[in-house]
Amino acid sequence: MKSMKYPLLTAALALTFAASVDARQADVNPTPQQVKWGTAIVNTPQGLKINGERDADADAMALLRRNFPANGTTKLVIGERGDKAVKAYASRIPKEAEGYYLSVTPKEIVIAGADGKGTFYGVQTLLQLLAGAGGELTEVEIIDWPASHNRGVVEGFYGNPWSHTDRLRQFEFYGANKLDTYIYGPKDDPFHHARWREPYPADKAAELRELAQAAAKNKVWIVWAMHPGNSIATQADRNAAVDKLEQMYDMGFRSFAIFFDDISNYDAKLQADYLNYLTKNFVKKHSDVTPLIMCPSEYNKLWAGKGAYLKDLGADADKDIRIMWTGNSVVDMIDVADVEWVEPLIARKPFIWLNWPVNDYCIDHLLMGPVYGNDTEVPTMTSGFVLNPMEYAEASKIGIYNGADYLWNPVKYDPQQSWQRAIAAIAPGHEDAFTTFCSYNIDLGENTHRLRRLEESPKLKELIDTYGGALSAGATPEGEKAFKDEFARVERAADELLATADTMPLTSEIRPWLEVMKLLGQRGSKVIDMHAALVKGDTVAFVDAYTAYDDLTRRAGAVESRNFEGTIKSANPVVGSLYAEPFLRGHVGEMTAEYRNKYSYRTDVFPTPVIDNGLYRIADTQGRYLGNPEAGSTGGFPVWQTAEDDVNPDRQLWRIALNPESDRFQIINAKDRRYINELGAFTSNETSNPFEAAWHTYRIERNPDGSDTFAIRNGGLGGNFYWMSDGDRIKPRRISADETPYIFRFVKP
Ligand code: LOG
Repeated sequence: MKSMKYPLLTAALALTFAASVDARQADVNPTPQQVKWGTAIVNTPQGLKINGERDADADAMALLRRNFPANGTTKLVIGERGDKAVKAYASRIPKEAEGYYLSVTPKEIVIAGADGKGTFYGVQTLLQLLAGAGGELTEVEIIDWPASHNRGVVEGFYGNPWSHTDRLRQFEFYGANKLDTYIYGPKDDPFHHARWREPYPADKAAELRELAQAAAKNKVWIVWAMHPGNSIATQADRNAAVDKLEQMYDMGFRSFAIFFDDISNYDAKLQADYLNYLTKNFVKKHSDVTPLIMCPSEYNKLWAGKGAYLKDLGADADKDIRIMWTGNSVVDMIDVADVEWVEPLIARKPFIWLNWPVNDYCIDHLLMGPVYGNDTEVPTMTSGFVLNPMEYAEASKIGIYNGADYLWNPVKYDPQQSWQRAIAAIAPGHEDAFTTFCSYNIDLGENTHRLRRLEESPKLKELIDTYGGALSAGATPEGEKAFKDEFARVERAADELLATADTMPLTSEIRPWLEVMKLLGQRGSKVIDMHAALVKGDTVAFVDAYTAYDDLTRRAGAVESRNFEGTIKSANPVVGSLYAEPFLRGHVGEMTAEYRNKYSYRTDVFPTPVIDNGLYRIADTQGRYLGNPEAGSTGGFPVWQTAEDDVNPDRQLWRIALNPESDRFQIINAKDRRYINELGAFTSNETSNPFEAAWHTYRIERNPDGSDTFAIRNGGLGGNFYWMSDGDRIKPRRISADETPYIFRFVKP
């Protein structure tokens, strides 16, 4: 363990100490193009004897020097194509830009880059190999290069911008994972957007200066973006823009972007004219400023319609300006067709802005799942590709790590395997606990962009599938134990990670989610206790378990993230929303209902639902019944009927039940099981409009005047209109202040 002196190697030892011999064939991210393992074991160098230092890339050398002692006996040859030191290896160096040749043998280490960046990446690979090998590395030869260029991150979300420390840590992470692009554009930095005209105050300017330097050290191309909205037409606007860009130039920035996303009343020709003006009067005035990047106002196909705006922009904007694109919609993974659609319109390859793992539109969820769904060919069809992350910088590293892997080597990219490696790299020493955390934080929940990720909590899902999702779950002692074990595992994982939260940036950042996860494990355990008590008929134990569950649930509901004064967005973290929460809530609802039917001991502790689950006739206040006269057909709508349906009473009966996924009611006809949709109609066909809790469940609200009348209201993605009568139909709509929505009665048959 002599290598304990060097921090990087120390962390690595902890990680792989117990691992098998195969671990010596250490993982590298991104996955290299060609790897050839030998058989000899190479001991961790205790110091280097370097040949080529003078000519080799300075950032690569600095990185090497930061990680190894100055003098030693391990021979290392380093340099770029054309350097004397690596001349003997010239034929092995890949021709692709940013590529490198690396060989590690007991005799020597060779790092030969296709260019300076390649050499830097060669050093990064060496460091990863050594870190993952636990002191004993198998000899290896790697020839590697990226499939695409300009791979990185756009800090482009709404919410609290990353801190300076967040960004410095990100850049090291990008360097290590061979990402080379960072675009600065946090919507809520006033000097980027709302007050773009104003210069940065001195302290912020100093930080940004340092940021530009830190980026360079990590071979990260840093781009500062400005969002001037629609203030682009007048000469004064343009002078102010040039002034601001000049200030940023003085702070060390050499690349710039202009964002026009999320504004209305925009004009493609005016935007192009503005960009061309800035190109002429700023970009080209400097020999070292690169062509602009721009984000269009219609940055996805859904908003672009037939593309007239994009066509104008593509035709008029200087041909070197790169144009960003989020794909088919705002939040969408990118396929070949997306790129092929937009490229001819904008007359250039798009620069992809991938809205993942950004969570500014679903802030209660952390998006910790793998990146998947982007076509293999896409990275080579674009002029750049950046991911928009969460305001939680450390937690975003899972998605960013995956992105780095995908963009470097899309053909070999394996989302699940890359995800598992990401977890090990980001939480070394806590792989199991962090895997549990990530697996319970995958789905986004209902959201405006309708992206879902269903691979959540696979272990719990498997138990639900095995033992049944409803009351039967855990009906056997074996089932109860299986659930208990899983919830205990969740709690332990949370405890393990919480214990690091004072010292580890990642766990300190996600602490509120860890707290909620701990409570989730505890609540789960109580739910199983309730079940066992109900089976035994032990009312005291049941009420105790329920009371404890209820208390834990309240505590989970009170947890907040980023609730400091002046915060831009704060969140109420949710964990396990896809399977765990519905499982718990559904069970508690059903078990307390069953308990209430059977026992009277302390039933006052349970909340009374607006209405109990069951079969009802839905009547209006004039005594009409809602019926389904065309039962069995497709389409159509339920109608108000003045007479009772004595031919087929089921057609006037509705099964109303709390849907555990949404915590709202589903209303399904007893005769043909069709449901009323958010438009007050029946689904036209099961495949085009299948039942989805997000759309097809409803709030039922009791009239506060104490009468037995109710309102029914859309929820989730179905909006929040009230169900109102319109002739013999139901039409959900907004209501005016003098209307009452309490027009329904629920009558037990
Ligand atoms: C914004 C972005 C935001 C993201 C996700 C773009 C180009 N612009 O709808 O700042 O983080 O969606 O909410 C956006 O994506 N607008």
